Amino acid sequence: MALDAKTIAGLAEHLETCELQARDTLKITDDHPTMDWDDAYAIQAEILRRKLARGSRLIGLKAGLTSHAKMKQMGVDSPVFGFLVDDFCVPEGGEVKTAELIHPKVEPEIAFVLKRALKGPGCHIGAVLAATDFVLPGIEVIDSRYREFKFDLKSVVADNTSAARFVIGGQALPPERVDLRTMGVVMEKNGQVVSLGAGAAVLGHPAAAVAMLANHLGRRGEEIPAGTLILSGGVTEAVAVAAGDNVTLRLQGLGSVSLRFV
Ligand code: OOG
Ligand code: MG
Repeated sequence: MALDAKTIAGLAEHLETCELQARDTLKITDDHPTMDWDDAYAIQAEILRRKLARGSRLIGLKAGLTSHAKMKQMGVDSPVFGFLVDDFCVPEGGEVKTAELIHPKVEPEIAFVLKRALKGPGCHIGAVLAATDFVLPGIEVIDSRYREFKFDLKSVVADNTSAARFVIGGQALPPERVDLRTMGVVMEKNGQVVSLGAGAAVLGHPAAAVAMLANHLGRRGEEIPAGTLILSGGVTEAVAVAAGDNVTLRLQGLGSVSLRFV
């Protein structure tokens, strides 16, 4: 760790205040160039602690930057992990208030819900599939707190990987009922197709993103608990949205899920 506890708490407060007030900021590594990975995850953990203290509930985890399309779009080269609390969850077909966000974008994701805990190191896609209760479509709304979405990996980890809102829905199926690699992904905005892909765009197999998350937590002596919802990462580039937009994600064999921006 390069930063002291007071600095970490201060940066967490700063980033969370930006989130809650829909204000942007410059990436925090500009002022803290020596910040390391442990600092970045410690700032994220402090943001979670602040939310839990205010009554939020931890309901899931997310992997981000797990597809080449996303890594290229953001100019970075490795996945990152974040948390999901109940405040982020939008009901199927529900509304997202753009006034509460800075510059929202949507991404098509394959969501997993576990029936058993997963613990790394050594977690692989077989272990993930065996521990998965069902998979279903999910749209993540990301909203980096950094000006113009300009960040480096440590800054985005501290900012809880741009997590803001998400919706899950459609048809939930056990993983053996679908082929997660060849699964077609179609996202529409206002009836127009805005992104197309297949599950394999996520690290060759979306379950690999969940295995990476388990291995990442395993290095910290943590596990993914049974019942956890996991967003495995945007299959394609994220698409900017504004008030009035209607977004639908169709995953082959898993139906569709949508949300509206007001
Ligand atoms: C970081 C979050 C990326 C994903 O699915 O790749 C993410 C960002 O692009 O702002 O959630
Ligand atoms: Mg995402």
